[in-house]
Amino acid sequence: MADEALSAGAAARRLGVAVTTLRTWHQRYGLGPSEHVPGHHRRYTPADLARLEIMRRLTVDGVAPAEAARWARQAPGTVPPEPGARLRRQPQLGAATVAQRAAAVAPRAARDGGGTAIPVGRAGPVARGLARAAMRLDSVAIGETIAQAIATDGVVATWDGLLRPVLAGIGERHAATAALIEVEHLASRCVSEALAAAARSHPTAGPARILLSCADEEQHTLPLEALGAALAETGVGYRMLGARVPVAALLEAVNRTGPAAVVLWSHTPATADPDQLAALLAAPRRPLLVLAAGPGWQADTLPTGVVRPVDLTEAVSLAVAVRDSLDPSTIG
Ligand code: B12
Repeated sequence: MADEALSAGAAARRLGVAVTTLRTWHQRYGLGPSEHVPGHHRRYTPADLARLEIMRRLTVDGVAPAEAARWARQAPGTVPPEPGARLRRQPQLGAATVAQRAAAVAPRAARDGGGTAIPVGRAGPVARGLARAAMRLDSVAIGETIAQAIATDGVVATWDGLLRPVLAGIGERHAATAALIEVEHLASRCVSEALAAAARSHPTAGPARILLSCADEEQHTLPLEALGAALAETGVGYRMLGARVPVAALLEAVNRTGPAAVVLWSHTPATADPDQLAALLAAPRRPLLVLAAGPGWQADTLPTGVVRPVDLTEAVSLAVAVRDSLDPSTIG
């Protein structure tokens, strides 16, 4: 049992709620961790998590927390409430409908990927927790989950293993239902903020040799923001122009700052005009490397000399190689 027990932070991520919410549920409703290892903080067992999952589902469905907690504490297969719990009344039938209670005790797998849930493919429990937090528009839990993942696994692993599956799932669900625009916008904002915070926590001293820019009219910035945060984490200086950069403005930035590499992001064919790349190659201060990044670009339409990284890892490696070739003192 000890191996399966989780800290408060890990339990919150698993459930997709903020740690502060977990603390409140513990203090007010007695839904706390029951496993006690001498000399350590108490940990959440699978039975504790089962109770908390019921609590989460019922509160999402609009059941008052005190009543949701009563149902959570008495659900089959869960442990009895802690001796110190403040609420000890037996559950009474109130606002929770039979359907709500059934949904609360049904195995989670029955809902994932169906209904209004965001599908995350084979991504793990943290991604499912993040997807649930996104569905609840819970920006605190989203931010905490991403920050924790970046601190533990780094930017590249967090982008590939956590953020991409959830973003793709939001896109998939939106394409199928035309809904979830509010989820997409709020989640995008939270991802952006978390990546910016990660980038800020690694200030780079050397020259900003890499220029990151979206193609003209391109609004999808998150993969480029992930690249920026990953570069900062690796100690590579960069400038970020962000969304919707007209080609004249891009050329102006190139001519004023003389970057060694330019990464031009296009997410959809609508913004992937190869003339933008050709203009970069013809610039008076032509960068050593021009990268056409993103699924918008079509390999067979790219001007000769343009490189097309397939993922974040490759884009980071290319940028690091350019930096190292110009600033060898930074190697190692
Ligand atoms: C968030 C989002 C938005 C946000 C963007 C916010 C922001 N700041 O970035 C907003 C709301 C602004 C938005 C707007 C629109 N969006 Co949008 N959006 C998305 C969503 C959900 C995630 C985008 C993302 O960050 N993807 C990153 C990862 C998840 O993408 P990926 O495919 O796994 O990544 C591939 C490559 O990019 C590569 N890769 C991944 N990361 C990296 C990193 C680097 C550095 C490199 C080199 C490669 C790389 O590996 C992957 C495998 O090929 C996608 C869904 C999706 N599947 O992407 C839709 C999606 C991209 N959007 C779509 C559409 C249609 C739009 C709009 C036109 C909607 C509209 N009607 O207004 C506008 C476009 C406006 C414009 N001109 O740019 C479509 C595009 C369809 C298409 N192929 O043309 C998608 C696919 C949704 C869908 N299924 O329909 N969107």
